[in-house]
Amino acid sequence: MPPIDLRSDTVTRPTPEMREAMAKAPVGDDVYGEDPTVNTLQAMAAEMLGKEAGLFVPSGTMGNLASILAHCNRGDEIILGHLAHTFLYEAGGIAALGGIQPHTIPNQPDGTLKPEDIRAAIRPDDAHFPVTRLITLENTHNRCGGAPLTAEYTRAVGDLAKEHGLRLHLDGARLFNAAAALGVPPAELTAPADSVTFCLSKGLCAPVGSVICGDEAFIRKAHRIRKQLGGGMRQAGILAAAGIVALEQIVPRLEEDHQRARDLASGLAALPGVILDPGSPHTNMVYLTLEESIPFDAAETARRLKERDVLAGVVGERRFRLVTHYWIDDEAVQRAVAAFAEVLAG
Ligand code: TLP
Repeated sequence: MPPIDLRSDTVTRPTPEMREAMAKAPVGDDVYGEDPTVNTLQAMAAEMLGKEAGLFVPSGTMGNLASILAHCNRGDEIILGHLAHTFLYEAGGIAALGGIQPHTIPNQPDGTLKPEDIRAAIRPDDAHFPVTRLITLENTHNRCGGAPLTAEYTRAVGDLAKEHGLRLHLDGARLFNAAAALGVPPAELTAPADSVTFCLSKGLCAPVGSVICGDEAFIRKAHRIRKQLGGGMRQAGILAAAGIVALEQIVPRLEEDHQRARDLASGLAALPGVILDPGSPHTNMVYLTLEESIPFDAAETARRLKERDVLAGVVGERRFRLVTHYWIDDEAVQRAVAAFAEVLAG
Protein backbone atom coordinates (compact mmCIF):
# COMPACT_ATOMS: atom_id res chain seq x y z
CA MET A 1 0.00 0.00 0.00
CA PRO A 2 1.38 3.48 -0.85
CA PRO A 3 2.11 5.72 2.17
CA ILE A 4 -0.40 8.31 3.37
CA ASP A 5 1.21 11.30 1.75
CA LEU A 6 0.14 14.58 3.37
CA ARG A 7 3.24 16.57 2.34
CA SER A 8 1.41 18.38 -0.46
CA ASP A 9 -1.36 18.07 -3.02
CA THR A 10 1.41 18.14 -5.65
CA VAL A 11 1.97 14.44 -4.85
CA THR A 12 -1.37 13.46 -6.40
CA ARG A 13 -1.14 10.81 -9.08
CA PRO A 14 -3.53 10.94 -12.07
CA THR A 15 -6.86 9.15 -11.73
CA PRO A 16 -7.67 6.07 -13.89
CA GLU A 17 -10.04 8.31 -15.94
CA MET A 18 -7.14 10.68 -16.60
CA ARG A 19 -4.84 7.88 -17.72
CA GLU A 20 -7.52 6.66 -20.11
CA ALA A 21 -8.14 10.15 -21.52
CA MET A 22 -4.38 10.64 -21.92
CA ALA A 23 -4.04 7.41 -23.87
CA LYS A 24 -6.84 8.37 -26.25
CA ALA A 25 -6.16 12.11 -26.62
CA PRO A 26 -6.05 13.50 -30.16
CA VAL A 27 -2.80 15.46 -30.46
CA GLY A 28 -0.94 17.80 -32.80
CA ASP A 29 2.01 20.17 -32.65
CA ASP A 30 1.04 22.74 -30.03
CA VAL A 31 3.88 25.08 -31.00
CA TYR A 32 1.93 25.43 -34.28
CA GLY A 33 -1.27 25.80 -32.21
CA GLU A 34 -2.45 22.52 -33.73
CA ASP A 35 -3.05 20.34 -30.70
CA PRO A 36 -6.84 20.01 -30.45
CA THR A 37 -6.75 18.76 -26.86
CA VAL A 38 -4.59 21.65 -25.66
CA ASN A 39 -6.88 24.05 -27.50
CA THR A 40 -9.93 22.54 -25.80
CA LEU A 41 -8.33 22.76 -22.35
CA GLN A 42 -7.31 26.39 -22.90
CA ALA A 43 -10.80 27.36 -24.06
CA MET A 44 -12.46 25.53 -21.14
CA ALA A 45 -10.17 27.16 -18.60
CA ALA A 46 -10.69 30.64 -20.05
CA GLU A 47 -14.45 30.17 -19.99
CA MET A 48 -14.49 28.93 -16.39
CA LEU A 49 -12.44 31.93 -15.30
CA GLY A 50 -14.34 34.47 -17.41
CA LYS A 51 -11.30 35.44 -19.48
CA GLU A 52 -10.82 35.73 -23.27
CA ALA A 53 -8.01 33.20 -23.64
CA GLY A 54 -5.88 30.58 -21.91
CA LEU A 55 -2.34 29.22 -22.29
CA PHE A 56 -1.19 25.79 -21.13
CA VAL A 57 2.20 25.91 -19.40
CA PRO A 58 4.30 23.17 -17.78
CA SER A 59 4.11 24.45 -14.19
CA GLY A 60 2.68 27.03 -11.82
CA THR A 61 6.13 28.55 -11.53
CA MET A 62 6.31 29.10 -15.28
CA GLY A 63 2.73 30.41 -15.25
CA ASN A 64 3.59 33.10 -12.71
CA LEU A 65 6.93 33.88 -14.37
CA ALA A 66 5.54 34.18 -17.91
CA SER A 67 2.63 36.30 -16.63
CA ILE A 68 4.86 38.67 -14.67
CA LEU A 69 7.33 38.96 -17.57
CA ALA A 70 4.40 39.75 -19.89
CA HIS A 71 3.23 42.57 -17.61
CA CYS A 72 6.60 44.12 -16.74
CA ASN A 73 9.73 45.63 -18.28
CA ARG A 74 13.25 45.18 -16.88
CA GLY A 75 13.77 47.39 -13.85
CA ASP A 76 10.05 47.48 -13.00
CA GLU A 77 8.84 46.69 -9.52
CA ILE A 78 6.00 44.44 -8.42
CA ILE A 79 4.20 44.55 -5.09
CA LEU A 80 3.60 41.20 -3.42
CA GLY A 81 3.35 39.63 0.03
CA HIS A 82 6.45 38.62 1.97
CA LEU A 83 5.00 35.09 2.13
CA ALA A 84 4.03 34.90 -1.56
CA HIS A 85 5.03 31.71 -3.33
CA THR A 86 6.50 33.83 -6.13
CA PHE A 87 8.75 35.58 -3.63
CA LEU A 88 9.74 32.55 -1.53
CA TYR A 89 9.70 29.48 -3.74
CA GLU A 90 10.21 30.34 -7.40
CA ALA A 91 14.01 30.52 -7.28
CA GLY A 92 14.07 34.29 -7.80
CA GLY A 93 12.98 33.76 -11.42
CA ILE A 94 11.43 37.21 -11.88
CA ALA A 95 14.71 38.85 -10.83
CA ALA A 96 17.02 36.39 -12.58
CA LEU A 97 15.19 36.27 -15.88
CA GLY A 98 13.19 39.48 -15.94
CA GLY A 99 15.28 42.01 -14.03
CA ILE A 100 12.11 42.64 -12.02
CA GLN A 101 12.38 43.86 -8.46
CA PRO A 102 10.04 42.37 -5.84
CA HIS A 103 8.72 44.92 -3.34
CA THR A 104 7.36 42.86 -0.48
CA ILE A 105 4.83 44.07 2.06
CA PRO A 106 3.47 42.06 5.01
CA ASN A 107 0.97 39.33 4.33
CA GLN A 108 -1.74 39.38 6.97
CA PRO A 109 -2.52 35.99 8.57
CA ASP A 110 -5.53 35.65 6.23
CA GLY A 111 -3.30 35.97 3.14
CA THR A 112 -4.40 39.52 2.32
CA LEU A 113 -2.24 42.60 1.82
CA LYS A 114 -3.52 45.72 3.58
CA PRO A 115 -4.71 48.28 1.01
CA GLU A 116 -2.87 51.02 2.95
CA ASP A 117 0.37 48.99 2.72
CA ILE A 118 -0.15 48.56 -1.03
CA ARG A 119 -0.76 52.30 -1.46
CA ALA A 120 2.35 53.13 0.55
CA ALA A 121 4.44 50.78 -1.61
CA ILE A 122 3.46 52.40 -4.92
CA ARG A 123 6.37 54.53 -6.13
CA PRO A 124 5.84 58.16 -7.08
CA ASP A 125 6.75 59.21 -10.63
CA ASP A 126 10.36 60.20 -9.99
CA ALA A 127 13.48 59.17 -11.91
CA HIS A 128 15.07 57.88 -8.69
CA PHE A 129 12.55 55.08 -8.33
CA PRO A 130 11.75 51.90 -10.16
CA VAL A 131 8.40 51.95 -11.95
CA THR A 132 5.69 50.14 -9.99
CA ARG A 133 3.88 48.00 -12.57
CA LEU A 134 2.00 45.16 -10.95
CA ILE A 135 0.37 43.84 -7.79
CA THR A 136 0.19 40.08 -7.28
CA LEU A 137 -2.13 38.22 -4.94
CA GLU A 138 -2.22 34.50 -4.10
CA ASN A 139 -5.51 32.60 -3.75
CA THR A 140 -5.64 30.34 -1.79
CA HIS A 141 -2.64 31.58 0.15
CA ASN A 142 -0.28 28.67 0.71
CA ARG A 143 1.88 30.01 3.56
CA CYS A 144 -1.09 31.76 5.17
CA GLY A 145 -2.80 28.51 6.05
CA GLY A 146 -4.42 27.92 2.66
CA ALA A 147 -6.76 30.85 3.29
CA PRO A 148 -9.07 31.89 0.44
CA LEU A 149 -9.25 35.55 -0.59
CA THR A 150 -12.82 36.73 -1.12
CA ALA A 151 -14.21 38.27 -4.29
CA GLU A 152 -14.85 41.54 -2.39
CA TYR A 153 -11.24 41.77 -1.24
CA THR A 154 -9.88 40.96 -4.71
CA ARG A 155 -12.21 43.57 -6.21
CA ALA A 156 -10.96 46.19 -3.75
CA VAL A 157 -7.35 45.47 -4.74
CA GLY A 158 -8.34 45.47 -8.44
CA ASP A 159 -9.93 48.92 -7.98
CA LEU A 160 -6.83 50.17 -6.20
CA ALA A 161 -4.64 48.85 -9.03
CA LYS A 162 -6.79 50.60 -11.67
CA GLU A 163 -6.78 53.84 -9.73
CA HIS A 164 -2.97 53.83 -9.95
CA GLY A 165 -2.65 52.47 -13.50
CA LEU A 166 -1.26 49.16 -12.21
CA ARG A 167 -2.05 45.64 -13.33
CA LEU A 168 -3.17 42.78 -11.08
CA HIS A 169 -1.90 39.18 -11.37
CA LEU A 170 -3.43 36.36 -9.37
CA ASP A 171 -1.40 33.28 -8.42
CA GLY A 172 -4.44 31.03 -8.29
CA ALA A 173 -2.50 27.78 -7.96
CA ARG A 174 -5.42 26.56 -5.81
CA LEU A 175 -8.08 28.93 -7.11
CA PHE A 176 -10.70 26.19 -7.38
CA ASN A 177 -10.18 25.32 -3.71
CA ALA A 178 -10.87 28.96 -2.89
CA ALA A 179 -14.04 28.96 -5.00
CA ALA A 180 -15.25 25.74 -3.35
CA ALA A 181 -14.55 27.02 0.17
CA LEU A 182 -16.25 30.37 -0.47
CA GLY A 183 -19.12 28.86 -2.46
CA VAL A 184 -18.66 31.29 -5.37
CA PRO A 185 -18.04 30.71 -9.09
CA PRO A 186 -14.29 30.87 -9.80
CA ALA A 187 -14.86 33.67 -12.34
CA GLU A 188 -15.97 35.96 -9.50
CA LEU A 189 -12.59 35.56 -7.85
CA THR A 190 -10.70 36.24 -11.06
CA ALA A 191 -12.81 39.07 -12.54
CA PRO A 192 -10.70 41.88 -11.01
CA ALA A 193 -7.39 40.36 -12.16
CA ASP A 194 -5.71 41.09 -15.51
CA SER A 195 -4.12 37.65 -15.43
CA VAL A 196 -4.43 34.46 -13.42
CA THR A 197 -2.49 31.22 -13.20
CA PHE A 198 -4.04 28.05 -11.83
CA CYS A 199 -2.51 24.61 -11.39
CA LEU A 200 -3.87 21.34 -12.73
CA SER A 201 -1.27 19.27 -10.92
CA LYS A 202 -2.09 20.06 -7.28
CA GLY A 203 -5.48 19.19 -5.79
CA LEU A 204 -6.81 18.72 -9.32
CA CYS A 205 -4.71 15.54 -9.68
CA ALA A 206 -3.39 16.00 -13.22
CA PRO A 207 0.24 14.89 -13.60
CA VAL A 208 1.61 18.09 -15.18
CA GLY A 209 0.56 21.60 -16.03
CA SER A 210 -0.97 24.95 -15.25
CA VAL A 211 -3.03 27.40 -17.28
CA ILE A 212 -2.60 31.16 -17.59
CA CYS A 213 -5.77 33.10 -18.43
CA GLY A 214 -6.20 36.70 -19.51
CA ASP A 215 -7.25 38.82 -22.48
CA GLU A 216 -6.18 37.89 -26.03
CA ALA A 217 -3.39 40.47 -26.27
CA PHE A 218 -1.91 39.42 -22.92
CA ILE A 219 -2.03 35.72 -23.80
CA ARG A 220 -0.31 36.42 -27.15
CA LYS A 221 2.54 38.06 -25.21
CA ALA A 222 2.69 35.26 -22.64
CA HIS A 223 2.74 32.74 -25.50
CA ARG A 224 5.93 34.26 -26.94
CA ILE A 225 7.49 34.34 -23.46
CA ARG A 226 6.58 30.68 -22.89
CA LYS A 227 8.58 29.92 -26.05
CA GLN A 228 11.52 32.01 -24.80
CA LEU A 229 11.48 30.07 -21.54
CA GLY A 230 11.58 26.76 -23.39
CA GLY A 231 8.01 25.93 -22.45
CA GLY A 232 6.68 25.45 -25.99
CA MET A 233 5.56 21.82 -25.92
CA ARG A 234 4.71 19.70 -28.93
CA GLN A 235 2.11 16.88 -28.57
CA ALA A 236 1.11 18.27 -25.19
CA GLY A 237 -2.48 17.11 -25.64
CA ILE A 238 -1.41 13.93 -23.81
CA LEU A 239 -1.01 16.14 -20.72
CA ALA A 240 -3.87 18.52 -21.44
CA ALA A 241 -6.27 15.56 -21.64
CA ALA A 242 -5.71 14.94 -17.94
CA GLY A 243 -6.33 18.64 -17.32
CA ILE A 244 -9.73 18.44 -19.02
CA VAL A 245 -10.70 15.50 -16.80
CA ALA A 246 -9.45 17.52 -13.82
CA LEU A 247 -11.75 20.43 -14.64
CA GLU A 248 -14.72 18.17 -15.33
CA GLN A 249 -14.37 15.60 -12.55
CA ILE A 250 -12.07 16.88 -9.80
CA VAL A 251 -13.14 20.52 -9.47
CA PRO A 252 -16.68 19.55 -8.34
CA ARG A 253 -15.35 17.31 -5.52
CA LEU A 254 -12.81 19.62 -3.83
CA GLU A 255 -15.10 20.24 -0.86
CA GLU A 256 -14.50 16.56 0.10
CA ASP A 257 -10.81 17.39 0.61
CA HIS A 258 -11.78 20.37 2.76
CA GLN A 259 -14.06 18.18 4.90
CA ARG A 260 -11.22 15.67 5.38
CA ALA A 261 -8.87 18.50 6.33
CA ARG A 262 -11.40 19.51 9.02
CA ASP A 263 -11.63 15.88 10.22
CA LEU A 264 -7.84 15.60 10.31
CA ALA A 265 -7.56 18.89 12.19
CA SER A 266 -10.13 17.96 14.82
CA GLY A 267 -8.49 14.57 15.34
CA LEU A 268 -5.05 16.15 15.79
CA ALA A 269 -6.28 19.05 17.93
CA ALA A 270 -7.46 16.50 20.50
CA LEU A 271 -3.89 15.20 20.95
CA PRO A 272 -1.75 16.61 23.77
CA GLY A 273 1.05 18.81 22.44
CA VAL A 274 -0.62 19.83 19.17
CA ILE A 275 -1.57 23.46 18.55
CA LEU A 276 -3.53 24.16 15.39
CA ASP A 277 -3.10 27.54 13.72
CA PRO A 278 -6.14 29.70 14.51
CA GLY A 279 -8.88 29.05 11.97
CA SER A 280 -7.03 26.07 10.45
CA PRO A 281 -8.05 24.56 8.09
CA HIS A 282 -9.56 27.09 5.68
CA THR A 283 -9.34 24.73 2.70
CA ASN A 284 -7.22 21.59 2.21
CA MET A 285 -4.23 22.55 4.43
CA VAL A 286 -3.82 21.91 8.13
CA TYR A 287 -1.05 23.92 9.78
CA LEU A 288 0.03 22.95 13.29
CA THR A 289 2.83 23.52 15.79
CA LEU A 290 4.20 21.10 18.39
CA GLU A 291 4.25 22.43 21.94
CA GLU A 292 7.54 22.52 23.85
CA SER A 293 6.22 19.60 25.96
CA ILE A 294 6.89 17.30 22.97
CA PRO A 295 10.50 16.18 23.42
CA PHE A 296 11.39 16.12 19.70
CA ASP A 297 11.13 18.54 16.80
CA ALA A 298 9.11 18.37 13.59
CA ALA A 299 11.88 16.67 11.60
CA GLU A 300 12.20 13.84 14.15
CA THR A 301 8.42 13.56 14.42
CA ALA A 302 8.21 13.29 10.62
CA ARG A 303 10.86 10.55 10.65
CA ARG A 304 8.85 8.56 13.19
CA LEU A 305 5.64 9.13 11.24
CA LYS A 306 7.35 7.86 8.10
CA GLU A 307 8.13 4.60 9.88
CA ARG A 308 4.35 4.32 10.23
CA ASP A 309 3.77 5.09 6.52
CA VAL A 310 2.61 8.66 7.06
CA LEU A 311 4.44 11.46 5.23
CA ALA A 312 4.07 14.91 6.79
CA GLY A 313 5.34 18.27 5.49
CA VAL A 314 7.83 19.94 7.83
CA VAL A 315 7.67 23.74 7.43
CA GLY A 316 9.48 24.94 10.54
CA GLU A 317 11.38 23.67 13.52
CA ARG A 318 8.18 22.58 15.25
CA ARG A 319 5.71 23.21 12.45
CA PHE A 320 3.85 20.99 9.99
CA ARG A 321 1.73 21.53 6.92
CA LEU A 322 -0.58 18.60 6.18
CA VAL A 323 -2.46 18.71 2.88
CA THR A 324 -5.51 16.62 1.98
CA HIS A 325 -6.25 15.63 -1.62
CA TYR A 326 -7.96 13.10 -3.87
CA TRP A 327 -5.87 10.16 -2.63
CA ILE A 328 -6.56 10.82 1.05
CA ASP A 329 -9.75 9.04 2.07
CA ASP A 330 -11.49 8.84 5.45
CA GLU A 331 -9.47 5.81 6.46
CA ALA A 332 -6.21 7.60 5.64
CA VAL A 333 -7.28 10.51 7.87
CA GLN A 334 -7.95 8.12 10.76
CA ARG A 335 -4.66 6.30 10.23
CA ALA A 336 -2.75 9.60 10.12
CA VAL A 337 -4.33 10.77 13.39
CA ALA A 338 -3.54 7.39 14.99
CA ALA A 339 0.10 7.59 13.81
CA PHE A 340 0.48 11.12 15.24
CA ALA A 341 -1.08 9.93 18.54
CA GLU A 342 1.41 7.05 18.78
CA VAL A 343 4.45 9.14 17.85
CA LEU A 344 3.61 12.08 20.12
CA ALA A 345 2.96 9.73 23.04
CA GLY A 346 6.71 8.98 22.75
N1 TLP B 1 3.69 24.92 -4.16
C1 TLP B 1 4.37 23.75 -3.66
C2 TLP B 1 5.78 24.10 -3.15
O1 TLP B 1 6.50 24.78 -4.11
C3 TLP B 1 5.77 24.88 -1.88
C4 TLP B 1 3.54 23.12 -2.56
O2 TLP B 1 3.86 21.98 -2.18
O3 TLP B 1 2.57 23.75 -2.10
N2 TLP B 1 1.90 29.00 -6.48
C5 TLP B 1 1.56 28.42 -5.30
C6 TLP B 1 0.65 29.14 -4.38
C7 TLP B 1 2.06 27.15 -4.99
O4 TLP B 1 1.73 26.61 -3.82
C8 TLP B 1 2.94 26.50 -5.89
C9 TLP B 1 3.54 25.17 -5.56
C10 TLP B 1 3.24 27.15 -7.11
C11 TLP B 1 2.71 28.40 -7.36
C12 TLP B 1 4.19 26.55 -8.12
O5 TLP B 1 3.67 25.48 -8.80
P1 TLP B 1 4.63 24.42 -9.53
O6 TLP B 1 5.14 23.51 -8.46
O7 TLP B 1 3.72 23.76 -10.53
O8 TLP B 1 5.71 25.18 -10.22
